[in-house]
Amino acid sequence: MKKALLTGVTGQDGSFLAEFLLKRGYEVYGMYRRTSLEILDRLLPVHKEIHLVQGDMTDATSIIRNLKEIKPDEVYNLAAQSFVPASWTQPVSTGDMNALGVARILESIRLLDPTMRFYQASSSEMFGKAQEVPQNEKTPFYPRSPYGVAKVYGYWITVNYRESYGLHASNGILFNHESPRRGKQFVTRKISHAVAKIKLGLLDYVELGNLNAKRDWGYTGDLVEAMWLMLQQDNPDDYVIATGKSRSVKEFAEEAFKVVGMDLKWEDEGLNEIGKVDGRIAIKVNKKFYRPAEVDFLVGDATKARKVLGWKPKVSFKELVKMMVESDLKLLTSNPNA
Ligand code: NAP
Ligand code: F7E
Repeated sequence: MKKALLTGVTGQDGSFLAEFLLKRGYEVYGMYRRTSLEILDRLLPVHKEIHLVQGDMTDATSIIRNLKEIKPDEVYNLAAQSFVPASWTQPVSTGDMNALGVARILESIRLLDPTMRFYQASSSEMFGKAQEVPQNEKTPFYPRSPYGVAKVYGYWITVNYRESYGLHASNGILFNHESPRRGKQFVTRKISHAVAKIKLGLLDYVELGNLNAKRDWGYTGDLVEAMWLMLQQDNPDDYVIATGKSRSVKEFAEEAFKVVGMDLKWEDEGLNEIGKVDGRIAIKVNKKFYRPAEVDFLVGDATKARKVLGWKPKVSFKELVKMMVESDLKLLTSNPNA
């Protein structure tokens, strides 16, 4: 039986990947950091089937101990400070976790057992102010946040350990991926949750930032398969994983309101736009959600992943939005404070 160690197991991707690997017969170990609340909600479906071990990306000794004791065949590094706005308020700790954390794992693997295979959760945020459209594995990086800058380090240290020491280390350059388990701060889940609340009469309106930002939004359940496929190849490599279609925040909101049978209309109000349903304000723009530097438009070209890994996305944008809104409706119907 193959053993996998996942960092960031309590996060959105960690929970999906843990389920995916269990279904393929893996013994799954999930590393999580100690918090005062110990919230493991996302792991509820599988927490009895996986082994939870404590560790922190900033603490090399905890990484070494886990690798030494578990002896995994595959290591998936999903742990990160993943919320882009927080990287401006905590630039140094974001770099410690998202950049140096990757070096800590790679160096531990090299010293303990260089045959362990390694996956790094790289990000389309590395393309930032995109230098070409669509973005592929050869597109130059131009990160626009301390988060993106730290991920560029994580990407290159992974390439470097592969080239310097022959490690089986791969980067998945994943574009935005969403699900009902997405954190509520991220724009898709913020919208699906707000739309469900508005439908149930629990909220009047939601405040958003830049409505015109465009992202290539995929379904997390589809994208975790690509992570696994990368580690099953004879040779390690780097792959863009994306749907190839980009939508604006506005389009996401329109589609979300459609799911609950509401028609969202935009109106200009001075400098800002507002969104109305049935003549009532449902969306307002608040500049506090704008970022010091924005990533305006991302769309990925996953041709290499399709050709080499045989990977392609299955869930469409419409299906994704429907899944998220319906899940939040169900959640809030059973618990209006959720
Ligand atoms: P997420 O839901 O925010 O999960 C992040 C995970 O990292 C959580 O389990 C978190 O633990 C853990 N973590 C944070 N700091 C840590 C530390 N110092 N030590 C140990 N664990 C720590 O993010 P996600 O959406 O699952 O994303 C997974 C990975 O993919 C991240 O590296 C992210 O940057 C990258 N990525 C995500 C996307 C996307 O669209 N989702 C796209 C490209 C790349 P707590 O529960 O304790 O906070
Ligand atoms: O923002 C705009 C915002 O926070 C998307 C992470 O998983 O994907 C994620 O990063 C866009 C931005 O995700 C609000 O300005 C408007 O342009 O959902 P987000 P993100 O920054 O793209 C990448 C690939 C990662 O790697 C990251 O870890 O939406 N936007 N209004 C808003 N964003 C938020 N959060 N809240 C708003 O009210």
